[in-house]
Amino acid sequence: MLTGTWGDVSASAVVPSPQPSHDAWGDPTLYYYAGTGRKDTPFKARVFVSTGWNSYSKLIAADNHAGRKADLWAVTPDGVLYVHPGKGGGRFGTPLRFGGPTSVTPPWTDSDLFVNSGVTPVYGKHGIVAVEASGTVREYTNLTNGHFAATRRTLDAKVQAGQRLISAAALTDDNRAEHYTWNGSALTHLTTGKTVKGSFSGTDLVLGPGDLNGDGKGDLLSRDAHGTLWLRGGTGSTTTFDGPVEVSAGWGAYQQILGAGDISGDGRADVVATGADGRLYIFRGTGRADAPFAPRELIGGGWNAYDTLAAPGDLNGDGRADLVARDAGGTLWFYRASGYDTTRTLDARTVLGKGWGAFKQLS
Ligand SMILES: [Ca+2]
Ligand SMILES: [Ca+2]
Ligand SMILES: [Ca+2]
Repeated sequence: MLTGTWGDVSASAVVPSPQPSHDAWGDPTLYYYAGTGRKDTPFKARVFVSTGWNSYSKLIAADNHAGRKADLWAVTPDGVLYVHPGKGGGRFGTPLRFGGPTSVTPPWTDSDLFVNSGVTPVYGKHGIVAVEASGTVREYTNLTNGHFAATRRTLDAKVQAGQRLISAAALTDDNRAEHYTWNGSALTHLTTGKTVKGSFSGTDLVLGPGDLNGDGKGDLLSRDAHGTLWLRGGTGSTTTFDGPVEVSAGWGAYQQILGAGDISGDGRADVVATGADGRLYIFRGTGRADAPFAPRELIGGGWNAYDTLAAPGDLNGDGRADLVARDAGGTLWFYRASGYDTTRTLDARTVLGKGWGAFKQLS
């Protein structure tokens, strides 16, 4: 699956065909769409580039040399980066290889790729953090190839009794997740120990699913005891947020609300929520501060079979944020975001791992 946001390709675009070509391997075809600069008809007729582009899991355009021709940067699922030098008009030179499994440089599988606003295949969250009974926090980095890194990291700070771990995606320029402890009244950054400014009085839930009001900075959501959801706009800092601004009422019906980036595939961060009856809904982000979510859509039922859901960001490198769920037996299940809507939002589950039952929280 190719993904990419063609932010600035000299106002042009290069996209894979939605249909496979006719060759024996079913390779997708890449087409070049020259920009016109007009809002009503932004692109000229497409120009054939070549076939065979389905070997890449990530693909972006970047203008990084003097000729002002956009290059294509592409990463294979096993982490080899190829740069296809642009020659203009949708033509590309022989690709240059950088790094990968057989090279001295590390694979690119855990890289965000790369440049330009909006080009964020992994929106700010790169794995999950798991809290042990002792309060020790383990971080499992996702490799964007469908798996977590073999080695987990232990964070310096612990989650104390009476605290919950809260994760927030992409609050600062480094586009990583920040982790906080929540004691029911204050949100404290896990590693710096700094407390988030502003009142959280009467708040029963906090989450940070990414940028919801379209300014490119990750935001927080909080729910009060009456079930009203509030948006606290990010400022690029881990401790200072604007607002709160009311989103809407009626969120008290949900047991879990979570998200870490764009689930639906339109580039805007979304959230999902579980009802007490086990139904899971997606609230698609709109990017608008005055109405940050579209009306909910039902994804499916039976989610109360799980004791924990978590948002790992994009776990398999297709540009859409995925979900994981833990059952009573300690098995962690992977739900890939499909790019389709409603009951097809998530693909059928697959086993991600076993032995996750000992953690008291996944975030
Ligand atoms: Ca924002
Ligand atoms: Ca979305
Ligand atoms: Ca994904």
